Amino acid sequence: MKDRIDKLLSEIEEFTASSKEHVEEFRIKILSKKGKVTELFDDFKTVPHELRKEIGQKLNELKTKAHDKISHLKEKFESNDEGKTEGMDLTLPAETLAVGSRHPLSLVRNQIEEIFSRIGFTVSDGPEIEDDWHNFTALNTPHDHPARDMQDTFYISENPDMVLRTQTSSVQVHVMEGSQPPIRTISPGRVYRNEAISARAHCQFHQVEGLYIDKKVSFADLKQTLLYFSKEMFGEETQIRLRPSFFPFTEISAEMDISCPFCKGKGCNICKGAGWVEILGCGMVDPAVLDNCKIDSSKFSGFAFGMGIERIAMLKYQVNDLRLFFENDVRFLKQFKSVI
Ligand code: 2NL
Repeated sequence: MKDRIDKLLSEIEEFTASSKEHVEEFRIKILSKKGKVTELFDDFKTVPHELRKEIGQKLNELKTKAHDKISHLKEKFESNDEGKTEGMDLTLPAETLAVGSRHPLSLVRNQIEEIFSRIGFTVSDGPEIEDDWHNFTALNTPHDHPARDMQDTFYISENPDMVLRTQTSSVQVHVMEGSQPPIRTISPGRVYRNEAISARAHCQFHQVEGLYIDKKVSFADLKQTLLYFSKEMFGEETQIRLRPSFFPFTEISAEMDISCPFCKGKGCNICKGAGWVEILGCGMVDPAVLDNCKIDSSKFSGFAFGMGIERIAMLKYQVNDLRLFFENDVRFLKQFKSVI
């Protein structure tokens, strides 16, 4: 009996399987009802009393070994199944991950930030929900000004009057209140106007406003700064022209055109034959605005400007309908490839 047990034990230990089926065959041979282990257990009845303890222990050990070996082999072939490469074409290229692209408005905003950073402007942020003071009063916008009309501005609450900011100059009021000149900052961000949505207007859009305050800042500084910006943004050959205008917060005020980036001033569809396209409004900060923000207007002067990011993006990328920027149609968005 002992010899038979030892023989079977080494048979189990030495067994190697070549497949799942081979393991199953082995299991039947060893552990099934008619298997070799079962046969030995049946013969146990014939073992003399004094040997029963020793043989019984050996038999149990044999059974455990057989179970362990078989389940170990089964596991091996099952896990191999997962990595089975049969029927697969391993030479196929991997599926490409759809990597998104930056939104054109972000591209233009980043580029504007980069251009002004190079000449010492910081970038400042502020809340989109503003109080009346920061959005209107500090900026010299009188109570009867049409911009304050319910028709033009979204009022969040009355008394205290809270609005969705209509311009990011509200951010610059915060900057001026919190620091003294020299101040050189731009404030990009989303602004809101109560307007019906069309190809040319939207109730929300994006702006970049710029502010420069120091001793003896002049209109010549304004002009040169904006010429530098225009050349960086639209190309070295770009020219600018300033036309007198009006804003409540600047005195004197101007609107700025650039030579049409498409026909280089000859006249085309984009500039409607004019050779020039308007891109921003600007002017010398009204001394009353400086005083409102606790900056001494007898010591300091400054210039400011504001531009719509959508307008710049439409010109740069020849987009003719504003709504394309907000619809998020991937067929539109994926045309703008850039890393910044
Ligand atoms: C436009 C015109 C402009 C400003 C914005 C400004 C800011 C402060 C003081 C004075 Cl804190 N002015 N900003 C000045 C002139 C024009 O924007 O057409 N924007 C789209």
